[in-house]
Amino acid sequence: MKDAAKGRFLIGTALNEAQIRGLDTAGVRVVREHFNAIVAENCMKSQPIHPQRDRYNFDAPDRLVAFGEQNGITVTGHTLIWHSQLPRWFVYNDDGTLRSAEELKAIMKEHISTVVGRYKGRIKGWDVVNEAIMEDGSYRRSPFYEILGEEFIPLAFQYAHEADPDAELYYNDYNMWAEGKRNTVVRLIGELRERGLRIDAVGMQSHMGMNHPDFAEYEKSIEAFAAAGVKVMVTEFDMSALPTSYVGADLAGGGIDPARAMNPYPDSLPAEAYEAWHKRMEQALEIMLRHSDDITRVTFWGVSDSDSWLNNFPVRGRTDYALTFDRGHRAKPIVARFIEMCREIPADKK
Ligand code: 9MR
Repeated sequence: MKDAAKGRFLIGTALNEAQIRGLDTAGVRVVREHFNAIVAENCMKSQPIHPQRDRYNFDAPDRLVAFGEQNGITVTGHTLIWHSQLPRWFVYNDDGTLRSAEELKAIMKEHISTVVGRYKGRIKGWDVVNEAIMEDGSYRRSPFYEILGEEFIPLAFQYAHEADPDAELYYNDYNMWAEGKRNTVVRLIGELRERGLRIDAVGMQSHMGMNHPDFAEYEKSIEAFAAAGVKVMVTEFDMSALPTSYVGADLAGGGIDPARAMNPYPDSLPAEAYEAWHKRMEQALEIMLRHSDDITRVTFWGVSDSDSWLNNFPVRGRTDYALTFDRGHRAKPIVARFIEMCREIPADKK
């Protein structure tokens, strides 16, 4: 995939602990063959990397960065400021009250300069802030927001830039096709730029499913971010093949087993369901290829189907089929199709 996409965008994947430690040898083989960008699925988030105020865990992140360098693979950092996988001490005092603005600023600065500084010159770019804006365009009421208001975002970008002036800096979020979120992100880009702060790209996570997003809205967001003057990255691409919800009343009346309704293909994906998934993947990839003047990286959120977080979301213990390599690490037909599409589809020239 990476060779087919050369000159268009990087093809990335997220590495889990077993891949970072080289234990998943089949997975690592697929990474080397098909991908030229990697990101940590978990180990660089604030909870795992900075569990206590005076303790950092750099073992897995160090290995990830070294693996990238040894294999000529671009490394992205994920993520500096995020309300989830955030250790309590970061934003709360020992007595459970929120930290003061001054204290949170000092903690953010120390965290960002330590983590970004450690990999200075070795990580191409950072997801500086993750998931701070809601679909309706309002700011998420996270502890960062409660304490610092909107100001926590420019501060995070400033600290990251000070720590590695050459690193690219990204704002990353999900459901970026939602109009309200799109508009606020466009405004945010403008505000950062007005203050002379660096922002290189917007990351559209792109967790998709059989009924979402509406591709026309998705494409509008790519265009809006590009028009706002930044690059676009598809940062966490996957396509769930399973239903996202079921109607409780129908289940009660119809005697349907809810576990079965949410996990309809525990053994294998029927051909028909694969065809429908393949078609939606083709549509999504077609849009990305057509916009490859603006899109600089397309990263899948995991290597093979068995690695995907979607096996545990929105309910635990499902069998999903969201990625391009199956549970036996075999490339699905969408991989060959993508390689063909790279030849067939010209980028829209601006
Ligand atoms: O894939 C990640 C999973 O292993 C973690 O348990 C989860 C914790 O919140 O985070 C998952 O990755 C998320 C990413 O960091 C940010 N966007 C949404 C991703 C899927 O939840």
